[in-house]
This record gives sequence, C-alpha cells and structure tokens, in this order.
Amino acid sequence: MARESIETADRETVRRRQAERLRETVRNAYENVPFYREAMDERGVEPADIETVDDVTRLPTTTKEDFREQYPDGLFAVDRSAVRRLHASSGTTGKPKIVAYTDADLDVWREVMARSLAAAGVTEADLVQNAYGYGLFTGGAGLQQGAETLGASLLPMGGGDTAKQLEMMCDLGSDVLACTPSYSLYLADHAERQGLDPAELPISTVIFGAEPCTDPMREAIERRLDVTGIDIYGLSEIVGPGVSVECHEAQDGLHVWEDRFYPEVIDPETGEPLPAGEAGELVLTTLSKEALPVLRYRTGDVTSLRYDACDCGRTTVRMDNVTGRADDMLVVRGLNLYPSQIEATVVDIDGVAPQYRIDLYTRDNLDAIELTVERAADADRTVGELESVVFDRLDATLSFTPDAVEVVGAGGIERTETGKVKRVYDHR
Ligand code: DLL
Repeated sequence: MARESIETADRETVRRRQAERLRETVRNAYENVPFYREAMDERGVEPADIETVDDVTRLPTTTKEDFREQYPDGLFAVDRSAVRRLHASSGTTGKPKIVAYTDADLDVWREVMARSLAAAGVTEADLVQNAYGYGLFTGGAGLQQGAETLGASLLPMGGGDTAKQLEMMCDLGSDVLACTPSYSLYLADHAERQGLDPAELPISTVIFGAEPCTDPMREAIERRLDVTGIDIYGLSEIVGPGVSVECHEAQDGLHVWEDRFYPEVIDPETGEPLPAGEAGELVLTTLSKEALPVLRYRTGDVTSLRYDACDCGRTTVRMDNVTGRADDMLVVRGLNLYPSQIEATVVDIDGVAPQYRIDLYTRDNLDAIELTVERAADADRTVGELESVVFDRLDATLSFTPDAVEVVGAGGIERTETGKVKRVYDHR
C-alpha cells in the first residue's frame, strides 16, 4: 500500500509538483552555486526560462568529473553551518564525491526511504537487519533512517562479520535483510558451512541494491534464501538509497520517487533524450535538495523508463533494473559486451554457482578475456562438462567466446564480505 498520496496521484498533479520544485531547485543552484551559474550563463538559460518539466532539457548536465573538479564542496549551495551531515560516494579511484544534507534534506531522505521500505512490504511489525556498511557510504544510514521513520525495528549490523549476522538473525528472528545482492549469497554460503539451511533462516525479504543484479542472480537469491527479493536503487550524488525501489506486490520495475528526483533517459553518445521504453543512460535532477541541488546528473547507469500502470496501484514512472553502467562496457575484439550479459548467461546454467570473475589482458597487442565460473556444490555436471557448456552457451546467446574459461570448485571464487563486489579485473 502506498505511504503517501503522491505515489498514486495522476500525472497532472505529479507534473505540477515537479515543476514547482524544479523551479526552486534551479533558482537555488543558479543563485548559490557558481558552477551552475556559469554553466547556465554559457547556455544562455536563466532560472525564469524554466517553467515546466519539459524545460529541463535546456539545463546543463552534471558529470562525475564535475564533482571531482569541485571537490570537496564547490557544488554546495548552503553555508557550511547549515550542513547537518556529509557522506561520500564509494568510488574506488581518486577523490570521493562529497555530498551534503541540510535538516530538510535529511527529512526528505528519511521519507523516501520509509516509502521505499513500505513498497518493499516492510511493516511496523518487522525487524530489519541492516547489513549495509555504515560510515561515509550512504547505505547504512539510509536504511536505518528509513526503517525508523516507517516505525519498524532496526538491527544496525553494518557490513561483514557474517557469523554474528547469522547468530543475531536466528536469535532475534529478523524478518528483513538489507544488503548487497552478492552479500546475501555470501551469507547463504556461510550459513550452509555452519550446517544451517539458508531457506530456513527467519528472513522473508531481502532488500538488495548498491550493485547490479541480473534476473538469474535474483532468482538464485530468492530460491536459496526462500525470500522475496526487492531491488532498491540510489546514488550518493542524488541522495543515497531511496531514488527508486520495486514494490513487493508486482516486483516489476522500480518505482521512481519522481516528486523528489526527476528522471530522464538519454543516448549516452549524443546526449539526446530517448523516448519511454528505450534503454540509455539515466539522468537525474534533484527536486528538493537544499545543500546539494544537482541538475541533470549523468549517472552512467543504463536503464529505461515506463509510464504504464502498476498492479500495486502506484502511478509513478518505473525504471528497469540497472544491470550495468555505460562505462562498464567491455570492447573485446570489436565486440561490445556488458559484464551483466555474461552474468545472465552463465548464472542461468544448471550446475554453475551464481559467482563469476572476468579478467582482461593484452596479449600480442590484442585483448584477451578470461572467464572464471564456479561449479555449484550440488552440480551433477563435471568441471570439464561445465566448461564446454559455458563456451557453447556464450557462443549461442552472445556470439562470443572468451579466450579461456576456468571452472573452479564450490567456493573457489573470492567473495566480498564488505562493500561492493568486484567482478571485472582489467589488467590491460
Ligand atoms: O550505492 C546507494 C545505495 C545504497 C543504493 C544501498 C542501494 C542500496 P553509491 O555508493 O554512490 O550509492 O553508488 C551508486 O551504485 O550509480 C549504480 O551504479 C550502483 N547501484 C546502486 N543501486 C543499484 C541497484 C549507493 N539497485 C551506484 N542496481 C549507482 C544496480 C546500483 N546498480
């Protein structure tokens, strides 16, 4: 059931609210952030030119490089004394992107997270075990605030310490686990090693996000842990988790909280807006952030938008689940390929565990790609059989064959216990 009336409002009401908030956001950015004033002046756009949401395309875009160049606080629109909290993105190279929140921004974040958890089917009666990392990463704090605002009980475990996670989960009877998709499988493996049946654990819902998760991977999570898997999406630059989430009723696309974040999908090459239904790069504009208004942020995430009605009754636009980033694309001997395509193909093979690793090398001036997959503990097929099935399936589905496929035994691929999983290792 929807938590706020705007979730089920008609398009006219939504567009009106978006327009009001967009005008205020643009004014805030123009008046208080020199970076935006210059970018808008350069394009010959003034705040007064922005009347409806259709005018959004007249605004300049913001990129992750802009965040880096404005490090640490060049994009802030408020005085430091009005900043109540700071977080940072989880970038692995270079300086992180620093993000800031006023009191009002934190209220908005709490509210979209409470909405997200309600959409995931969480109720006041539930105990939410939060296994997202706490600290600069927005996952831990975001889930905590949402659960508390909703009125659920919260267990602030943070990432890692899996034996303790299992102990608390079993002793306290956690209903919901919030963590990355890869960690939920790690926890299932760990439970098995401890002699527990993952399907018998008390949790009935896993709220996973912060990493891509293809359909076969989601099916593995749902089957092994006997749970409903709910995909939650977000990014620090815009708010953290809580930009969009699946509803438990339909699990069919992620409801974007579009009264707070305005989504567009563009062609990543040309920057042109794409019509609903077409996949491209997600671009987001914050509609009520005070400390860090962000205009047309190029997320790098690939998705598409749809405006048809959802069975749950919410009327929001929905985005497809994000299985990759525009800059994840591998170009191997002229073939363009996303790691998620490889994942979806191999994880679907009977006898292959939902784990894989891709290594890229240069050999004799040519790209070489090696794929490592894991044999499932209960597999009927031998390592040799699996190797040829993986080759054949990749060839048949993607017209692609790696230079080498290695099938390792159960547990043979290194797991990530905290933070985001890394599956592609580029040695070039
Ligand atoms: O990962 C926020 C978050 C925390 C989302 C907990 C969901 C749950 P960042 O560290 O800034 O923020 O990383 C953002 O992670 O641009 C996507 O590439 C990726 N990402 C986040 N959620 C999903 C998802 C958090 N559900 C970046 N599916 C984003 C696929 C996701 N990718």
